[in-house]
Amino acid sequence: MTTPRISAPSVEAFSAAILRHLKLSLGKDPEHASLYDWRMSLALSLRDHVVEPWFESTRKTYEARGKRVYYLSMEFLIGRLVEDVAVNLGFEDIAEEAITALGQNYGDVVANEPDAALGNGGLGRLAACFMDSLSTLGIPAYGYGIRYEHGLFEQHFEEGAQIETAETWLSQAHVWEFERPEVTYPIHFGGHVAVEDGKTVWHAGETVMASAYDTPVLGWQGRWANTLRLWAAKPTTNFDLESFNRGDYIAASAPEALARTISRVLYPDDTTDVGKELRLKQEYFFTSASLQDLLRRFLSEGGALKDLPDHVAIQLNDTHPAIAGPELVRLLMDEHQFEVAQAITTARACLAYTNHTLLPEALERWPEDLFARVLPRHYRIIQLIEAAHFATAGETVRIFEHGEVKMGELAFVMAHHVNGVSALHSELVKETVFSDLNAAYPGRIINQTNGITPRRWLYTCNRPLRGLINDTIGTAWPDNLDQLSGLTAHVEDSAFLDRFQAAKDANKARLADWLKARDGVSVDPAAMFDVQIKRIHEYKRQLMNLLETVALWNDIRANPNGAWTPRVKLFGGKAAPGYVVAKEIIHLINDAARVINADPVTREFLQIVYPENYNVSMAEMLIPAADLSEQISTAGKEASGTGNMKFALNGAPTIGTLDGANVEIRDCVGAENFFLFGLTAAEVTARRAEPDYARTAIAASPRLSEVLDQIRSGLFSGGDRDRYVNLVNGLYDHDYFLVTCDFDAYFAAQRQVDTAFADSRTWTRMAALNTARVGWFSSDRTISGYAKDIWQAQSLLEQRDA
Ligand code: 26Q
Repeated sequence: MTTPRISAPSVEAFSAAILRHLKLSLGKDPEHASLYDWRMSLALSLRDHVVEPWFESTRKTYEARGKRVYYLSMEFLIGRLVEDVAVNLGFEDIAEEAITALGQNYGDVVANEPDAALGNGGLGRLAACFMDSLSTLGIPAYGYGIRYEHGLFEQHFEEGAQIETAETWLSQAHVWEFERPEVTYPIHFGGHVAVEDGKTVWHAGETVMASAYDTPVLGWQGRWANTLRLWAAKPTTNFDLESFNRGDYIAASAPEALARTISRVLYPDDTTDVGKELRLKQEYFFTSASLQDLLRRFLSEGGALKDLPDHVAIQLNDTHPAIAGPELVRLLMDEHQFEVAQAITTARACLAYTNHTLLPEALERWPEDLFARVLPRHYRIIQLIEAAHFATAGETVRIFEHGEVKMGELAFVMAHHVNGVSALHSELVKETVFSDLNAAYPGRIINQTNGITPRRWLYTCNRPLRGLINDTIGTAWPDNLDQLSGLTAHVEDSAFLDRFQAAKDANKARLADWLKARDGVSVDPAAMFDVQIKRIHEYKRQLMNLLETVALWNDIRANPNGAWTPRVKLFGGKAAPGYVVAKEIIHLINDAARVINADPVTREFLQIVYPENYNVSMAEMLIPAADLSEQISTAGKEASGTGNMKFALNGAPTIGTLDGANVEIRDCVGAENFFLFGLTAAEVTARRAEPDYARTAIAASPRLSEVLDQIRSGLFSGGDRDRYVNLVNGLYDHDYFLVTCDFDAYFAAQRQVDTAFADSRTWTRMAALNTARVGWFSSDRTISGYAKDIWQAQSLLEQRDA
């Protein structure tokens, strides 16, 4: 048994603490307190218990003088923290009892917290899971990112179309962070480079300050806490009094205006929005601040810079912080008198790069002229880096090409390891985008299959299943997830399966209540909950799911007395505001929902539900309630996926393609517990080479043809034949993601799902085997892999109890 490190207060003492914060921190008495006041008081009372373990971890980190991990990421998609901290402290019951004793509803208090949505999707959520695991494993680490004033936009539907409004999480105090006004660094942009006394000098055009805000990240059972340090941009001088006195009021506030825009808003695209100057400035802003910070820490502890790689492991979460290579070289050369070659070698020995995508449009590139204008010194340093790369590897792969700076190539050349995020993806990285670089630097590319934190994605979000697992295999599994395999022995035990199904039913009932209360939507908890939640993207093929739904509707209408398996098709997800096709898909799903849900003939069998504003908290509600997990991307396009792991862990079998981590999930759960369909990555490539593959596939599928004709006819758009003409024509003319080619196989696989679901005992067994067999996808396993293969970093926890 692992013993909790934190001594828990009594419920009475904790209630008293909440009341003390209510009075002294919020200035309220209980009679006048709002839900917000109670939530803040609860959060502050929990926070009081985080500070000691945080200090202790920091002290041990300094004493050990070992390797520290620096995780650089433009995005940290955190979600809520109150429950997370309560759970990790082991205070969950105490917190709930105290709040209840004070006359409040614990669920409502917890739900009052806004999501910290400083990320778009998979990459940002992965960073948050990694921070959780780094703390749970006791690996000294800092997360570095940007403290966006506005996180990911809020999504609304107007007449079924997506509308975006600004997200404003910081309009309320964020209790989990500590401002560090004394920790600031200047960040320079623009200007010119000159050689003075044989030394290269960068005369910057403008400067902003990066100012630190620290959030403790508490691990499981409070045994360790690392720091997430987010940077906010501040003006160097608040106000230019000289200009003001001259009467130039606009010029007087110019420095302030530039600074405030840099950390104002998260870019809402999850593929590259090419060439936006502000985006480049954001990237350099947080990367430079982070490197200055870690160098200052290293030097203040008496380190010699030549030994930097023995103490510092810097992980680049995609190319967004790829400027770290040239920036570290710049700091070593310009501020610490390193020779070029030595600076490049030292920097590379510190840096590693994770690739998250093969989509060509998502590989970052900057126009050279823009780059040279914003970062003139780095432009020259990248020329030096490219020359050094040519000298070792030849000139097959360039960093500068077609008037652009290619950040993937830069990150690769400046990293000692490059990793993909699933077995299939890492192989494709070697074979496609980086094949020449792989040949030039053999062994540099490795795989680290993604993972998820079981503390948030099972223990906290799925209390009914948690209880069953605790009763069945004990309580040591949350930080040793392989132990879930112990459930396998129980899948023939009908009492166990009854409880497994009861847990699922409880989660479905909870979701039904939530949908009713929030959106006034009624769903039948006895129906199959078939869920696809993720960013809206053509390659993720929400459109194929919708087309299958319409085809099923047609079949039910043709045979209303058939033995149909009732289904609720749940969709969730946002489209980038500028992504026209993705927004058309959202509109079509909502339009089809309106028509299909109103059909009295099919109503008892089929319903479409698309709750607006999908976020981390909504995922925590939907995933435990899902019966079926939709992972249907075009093979070769989804680097890994992590939602796929969350569903399987919570007992929802997958219908999916051989893409990303689906492949490894299927290997773990067994082919008989996974609904596979569709072309493989190799077949996709071959099919695209065939002329008219889409028209051929449509012509061969009467079902698909009918559905496309219905959409085109205006059936779902109130007679408007224009609304979906682009979407439908797109499938005929350039179905790049092969929706048409996989449609029939997908439809057939769904009918297998229908049959399997109708046999409820067998289905529950399949669901339980999914939970039992996916322990490997814990992010603790992933982080242990990075620590061993990339960082050479050690845990500072005393040997954990067996
Ligand atoms: C880049 C430049 C300019 C503007 C935006 C961007 C940008 C922002 C976010 C590009 C990409 C992203 C996010 C990518 C992402 O989330 N990728 C996902 O990463 C997951 C974690 O590895 C994988 O599981 C998913 O398969 C992958 O799609």
